[in-house]
Amino acid sequence: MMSFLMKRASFHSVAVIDTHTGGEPTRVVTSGGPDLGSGPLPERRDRFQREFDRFRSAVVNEPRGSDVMVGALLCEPVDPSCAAGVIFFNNVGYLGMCGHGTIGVVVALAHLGRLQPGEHRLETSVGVVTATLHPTGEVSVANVPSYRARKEFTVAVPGLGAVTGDVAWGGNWFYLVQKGDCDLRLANVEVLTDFCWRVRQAVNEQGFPEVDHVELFGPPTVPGAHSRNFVLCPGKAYDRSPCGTGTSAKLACLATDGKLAEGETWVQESIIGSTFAGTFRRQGDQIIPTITGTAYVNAESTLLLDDQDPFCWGIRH
Ligand code: PYC
Repeated sequence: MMSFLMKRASFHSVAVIDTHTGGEPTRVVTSGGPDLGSGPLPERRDRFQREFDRFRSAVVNEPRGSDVMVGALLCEPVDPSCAAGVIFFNNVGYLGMCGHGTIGVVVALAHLGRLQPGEHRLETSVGVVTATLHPTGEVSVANVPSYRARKEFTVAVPGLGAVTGDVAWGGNWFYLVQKGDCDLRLANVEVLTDFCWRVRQAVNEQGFPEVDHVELFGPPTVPGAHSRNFVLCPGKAYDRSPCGTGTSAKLACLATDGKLAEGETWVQESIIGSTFAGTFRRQGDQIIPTITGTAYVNAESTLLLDDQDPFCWGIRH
C-alpha cells in the first residue's frame, strides 16, 4: 500500500499571496503556475484557457477558494519596462483587466519586497497599466483607455420590462444602469443579483454579447462618496469592492457627458461601503481613468494540488 509520505510527493505546490481590496479578494500566484511561454499576454491568456483551465479552477474555486475570488497569475512581461505581467481570472473564466486585483498585486509584490513605493508598469492581457504605490500604502492605477460604446441602450428584460443603461469598456465590458428605485443594500443581494443576471442576458441577446458585468448605481451612503454601486461579475458573484474596471467605465461615461472634469475626483462606494477614488485625464481623444484604493495581505500560503483528490481541480461551474 502506498504510504502517506509517498503520496505527499505527488503534490504540486502553488505559492500564493491572498489580499483583499475593499473587501474583494485577490489570490496572487507567485510560483507553481503553468508554463505559458513568452508570447504576448493575450496569447498566453488564450493558452491558459485552452490548455490549463483546470489550474484556474483549482486556484479560485471551492474547495480552496470561492466564487468571489479573483486570481492573478504573475508572469514575465514582454515589455521590459514593466515590473510584471499578470493574467486575471475568476470562477468562470478570464478577465481583461482587474482594478481591485491590480491593487492587490501591487500590495502583494510590496509585501514580498519586490516593489518599492513609486510608479510601476504592469502588463495585462488588454494593455499596460501604471500603478503607483504611495508611501501611505494606497495604490493608484492608471487604467487602459476607457470609453462608452453606447449611450442609453434600452433592452426588454423578460419579467422586468424595459431597462436602460450605457455600454462601456473599462478593461472589461459593463452595462451601467442608474437605478433609483431599488435599495442598493447587502440585505437585497439576492434581488439585485437576479435583476443584474436577467439584464445581462437581455443585453447579450440584444446586441452586446461581450458584456459580462452589470453595474447598478444609486445614492451614496458614506461621507464623501458620490455614488454607491452593485456590480455583478461574470460568474454571478457580486464585487465587494467598488470595481476598478467598472468605476473606469463609469468615469468614461461621466467624462463623455461632461459631468466630471479632467482631474476632478469621483468617489465610488461599493455595496459594502468600501470606496475607490477615481479621476481621469485626456490623452488625445482617449480617456485614461485612474483608480485609487487600498489592499491588505490576508495570507501567504502554499496550495497543494493532489491529483488523487477528486476535487483537486476545483468544483467547476
Ligand atoms: O476591480 O476591476 C475590478 C474587478 C473586476 C471584477 C472584480 N473586480
